[in-house]
Formats: sequence, C-alpha cells, structure tokens
Amino acid sequence: HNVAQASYSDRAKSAPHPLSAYLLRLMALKKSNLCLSADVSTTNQLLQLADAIGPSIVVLKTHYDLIANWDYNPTTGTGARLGRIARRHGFLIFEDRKFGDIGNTVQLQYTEGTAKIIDWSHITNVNMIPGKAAVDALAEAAVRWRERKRYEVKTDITVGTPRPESLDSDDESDTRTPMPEDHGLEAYKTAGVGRKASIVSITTVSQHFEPANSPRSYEDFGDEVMPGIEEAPTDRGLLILAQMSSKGNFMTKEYTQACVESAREHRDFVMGFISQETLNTAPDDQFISMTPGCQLPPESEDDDAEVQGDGKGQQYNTPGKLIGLMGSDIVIVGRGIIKAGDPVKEAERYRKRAWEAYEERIA
Ligand code: 5FU
Repeated sequence: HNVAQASYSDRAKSAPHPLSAYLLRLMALKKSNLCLSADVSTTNQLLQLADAIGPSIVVLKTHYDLIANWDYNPTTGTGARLGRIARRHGFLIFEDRKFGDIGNTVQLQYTEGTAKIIDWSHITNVNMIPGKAAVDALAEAAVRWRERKRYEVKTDITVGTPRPESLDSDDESDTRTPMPEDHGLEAYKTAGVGRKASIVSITTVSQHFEPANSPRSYEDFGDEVMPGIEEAPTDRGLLILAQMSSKGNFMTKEYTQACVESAREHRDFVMGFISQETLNTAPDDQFISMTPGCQLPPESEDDDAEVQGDGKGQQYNTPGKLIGLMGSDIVIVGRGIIKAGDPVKEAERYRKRAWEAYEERIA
C-alpha cells in the first residue's frame, strides 16, 4: 500500500493529527520506530529505564497500574518526572490503559482518579467493545484538556495572587490562582471540571518551580531538551485497539473494520491503532500502527528465526516481519529489551533491526 511505502518524514507533512506529525518527525530524526513497553514495578525503575533507553525510542508505553508507588502529583509525581525525561530525550508517553467502559466512565478515568492520565500521557488507547461512544467521550475530554492547557499558557498566572471575586469559592484559604474575570469562569466551564479541580491541576504554574526539598537526582531534569529535539505539541491522541497479539483473541475482521471506521470519524483525535499490521486501506488514511508482540531471536540466531511465545498467550513476531511485511509503523517491545542482560544495548539492536526493515520497505 502506498502509505506504507511513503517515508515517515513525508507522512509527517500531511498527517492530520499534530501529535502524529510530531511523532513521524521524531522517527525520522532519531531513526527509530521503536516503542519500549516499560513494564516495571516501581517509579525509580521506570524513570531509570526511560532515561537510559530514551535515546533509542520514540514512544514509551506504560501500564501505570503496574507501578506500586505511582505518585500523582502534577510537579513531583511519577508522570511529571517521566514527562521531563520524555521532553529531554524526545519521545512520547503512551499509557496502555485500554479504556473499556461507557463514555461517562472512561472520561472520568482519563481525566480524574488516581493517575489523571490525560495530564502526563500524550497517547492512550481504547478497547472498542463498549462501542463508539467511548471514543467520542475520550475525544471530548481531550478537546477540553487542550482548551484548558492553551488558556493556562496564554494567561500569566502568578502563584499567590488572590483569585478574583467572581470566582469566589467556599474555601477561603484557597488564594493560589488568579483567573481574569472575563476568561476565568468560562475557562472553568469549558474545562468541565470543578473550579478547585482546575486550580489544583494547573501544571504550567508548577513547571516554573520545584519545591526546595525536592530530591534532584539523575531523573529530575529541568526544562532542557536534547539538541535538535522540538517541543511536543499541546495535544492528546488516541490509539484504537483493533487487533491483539494474544493467542485466540476475539477480535474478528468485522471488529477491526469497525475500529477503522471509528478512527476515520475522529481524525483529529485518533492517531491510529494498536494492530498487527497497517490498517490504512482508503487513499486518505494516514493512521499510525503500533504493534506489540515483538521479539528478536537471540543474537546467535538468524534475525528472522521464529520466536516462541511467553507461555501465557503472548505471540511474538520479529521487527522484520512486522515492519517490513505487515506494514506496521512502530514495534512495541517489552521483555525482549527489559529482561536482556544489557537493556541499553538490546534496545539499540531492536532499533536498528526495525529501522532497517522500514528502510527496505520504502526503498
Ligand atoms: F494490545 C496489546 C496486545 O495486543 N499485546 C500486548 O502484548 C498490548 N500488549 C502489551 O504490550 C502488553 O500489555 C505488554 O505491556 C506489552 C508487551 O510486552 P512484551 O514483554 O513485549 O510481551
């Protein structure tokens, strides 16, 4: 298919979603179509891995609920710290949350709760079993988030300035955030969250200061970025779970097709799919396919030798097959890298193999 034969940098020029365009540019810049699935158990393990492997990847996939000490704090928490590492190395964060509930519930799970995924994760994904309404609901939440974010950036908010009376709340002690009278209420309304919730989660303010007692260690970066790496746009994106890697899964062809249709209805929010192959079939489809279930055979063997599953339903294909033959764009690798003796070196081996497969594909 012609999209699969186009270069990532050409596709970046016409991608309808700003995050897709950014991601495709990153891929071309870093010569990487590799996503690390950082399935570890603690915040430190996660941040250490992200910092060490960051140069080799364009996406880092999380399962925040595997992290025993996940800390939701907009400045000092796990997501915020991961965000600074992502910014520095130039990769996007993808929370593999697989939302799968009614619209109202997925909206709340995306924006509220223990992790407030929308605040730190550029990309998340949805399981379409409950129907298309979940995609609509997540899209709506993302629009509100972006409006709020842009409003925050636009407004020079100074910590400690009393709030205008028009925004008086019952909590007298809450004097942290001023909101101009003309915009304030409206911004809160469009943000769709309570006034207090909105105030507490203003991250543009907190980016400018770090509490004096905040530990500074390897993973606590300021605003610096690696040379050549541009800032990610203030947008959120969704991947639809259209095909799975696991043995005997129930995702039929019809189901996958319905996922594609839903994606086409939301080109401004849906970046693409979690799938086992490219799902771009119409001439104007510009979706990105990310594929889990990827491992390389040991270095001693041929690169395209069969790789066994994990004995728990996972099935593996090589980057050569997934990128070269199936037309996927990004391979997602977890244990193949993190369980290796030298994960940094192994990540580079995967990056090179997956990139070579892409170069052959477009040649
Ligand atoms: F949607 C999917 C899928 O179809 N297969 C998967 O394996 C998601 N995954 C995730 O990718 C899974 O939850 C793991 O986080 C990761 C694969 O990890 P592995 O260690 O490379 O097998």
